[in-house]
Amino acid sequence: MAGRLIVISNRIPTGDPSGGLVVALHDALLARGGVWVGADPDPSEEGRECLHELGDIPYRKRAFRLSKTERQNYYSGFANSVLWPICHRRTDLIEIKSEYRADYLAVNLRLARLIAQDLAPQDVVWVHDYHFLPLAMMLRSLGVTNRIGFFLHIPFPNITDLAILPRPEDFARWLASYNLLGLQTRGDVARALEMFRADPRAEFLRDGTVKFDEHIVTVASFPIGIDCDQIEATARRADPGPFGAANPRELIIGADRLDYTKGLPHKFEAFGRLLQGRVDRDARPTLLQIASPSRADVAAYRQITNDLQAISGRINGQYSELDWQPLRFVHRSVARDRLIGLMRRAEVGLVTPLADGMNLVAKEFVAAQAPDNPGVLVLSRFAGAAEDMKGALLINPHDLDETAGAIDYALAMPLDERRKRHADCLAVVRDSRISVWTDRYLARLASCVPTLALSRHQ
Ligand code: ADQ
Repeated sequence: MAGRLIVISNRIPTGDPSGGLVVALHDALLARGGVWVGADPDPSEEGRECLHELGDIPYRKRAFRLSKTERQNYYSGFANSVLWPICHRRTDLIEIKSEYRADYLAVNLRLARLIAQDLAPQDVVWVHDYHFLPLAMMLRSLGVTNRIGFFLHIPFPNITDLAILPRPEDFARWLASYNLLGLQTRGDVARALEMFRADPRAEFLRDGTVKFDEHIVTVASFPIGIDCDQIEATARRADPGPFGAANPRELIIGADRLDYTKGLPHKFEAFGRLLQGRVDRDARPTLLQIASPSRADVAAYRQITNDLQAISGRINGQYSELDWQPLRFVHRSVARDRLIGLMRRAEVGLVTPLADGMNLVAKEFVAAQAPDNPGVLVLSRFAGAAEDMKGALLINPHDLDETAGAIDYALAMPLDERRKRHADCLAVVRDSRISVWTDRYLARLASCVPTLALSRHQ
């Protein structure tokens, strides 16, 4: 009989589950029973030691409290001002402070102690993302031998960028304490293996696993996906949107968290380039960029917001007509059904990250299209999704002319080619659907060498 599933993630859903990953983890927890542990969104003054219960039917949800200082140092600091920029190749934005690292380790150790107290021998632990890299090492130091898996949702860093971390040698040791290191793409796996290869403490075993000190870790890719059936169904019944009489003829849609990794200035500038090169003055493409606010307590995020307002103002000032505003920059979240409806309505989905673990918007756009008359996905080759989505028009977002050319090509693409490209992309989206992703990951974790059986494996 399989043990419970213990999921650790930064966010913990408080209401009904919505969104692909949350629903998938919810389903896995429903199937096996277990506990979902995440950070309480409200910081408390004193950073209480307890995990407090959010509910226990049909599985338990437990939130750990962070003090304001911990939230600043652990979350905004080490997680989002050190690890996030390192993994996204933005080493220019890294802010190193000793208190960031100290609180990152302290929060993880506190969490490890709280989790260890509650673990039964057969329980399986699944840790999500860069907020908790050292958690397995800390659990091991407390004597935990349960299977512990990790999934990194963002890109695995380059080995040269890793050297910028304070105590970079810790990174490999943290990851090697897991039984399974799950990554988004084959490219991520190659970078992780390169890191282990360069480390004298690591040894490659015949089956491709890595032995590191007394631990054995399996490294593999599990490209994350979406709940495509649900999105296809939502798209079929969706209201196309709020445009009324101003319904654009050629709609290009972007939807991203407002993050410097998403290449939004590049997207706006490339769209400006398209407008500049327009031969047919009657063509009136509209870029609707919906950007949900994110991490406003980190300076780099406030800066990018200001930059985008300035660029969109300039482009609109230059190209607007009395009855046409080419760029609509909407800085807020929109309801899921509405977003899916807008995606279905759009002729082009424009996804331009400079680095991205996977990028679910690209997959959602594909799933939202009407197969008999689909829109075209223009996708950065630096999104994890580009590794398999060869039916998209792949671009280098740094090359504004290339992106502008791809949008132009997409807007004029004949129906046959649109259908063919969409069918190719949809097959990839369906193959990586989120329920399959969860099952594949957990099955692989169950088959990993257990921590206690190390000597038999050698
Ligand atoms: P994110 O960086 O958040 O995720 P992404 O994968 O694109 O990026 O997911 C964003 C989600 O938010 C999508 O479901 C999208 O529909 C939704 N969304 C975006 N803008 C929105 C808006 N304005 N209003 C409403 N909803 C909006 C991280 C990694 C990714 C990785 C995922 C999952 O950075 O690379 O794909 O985790 O592993």
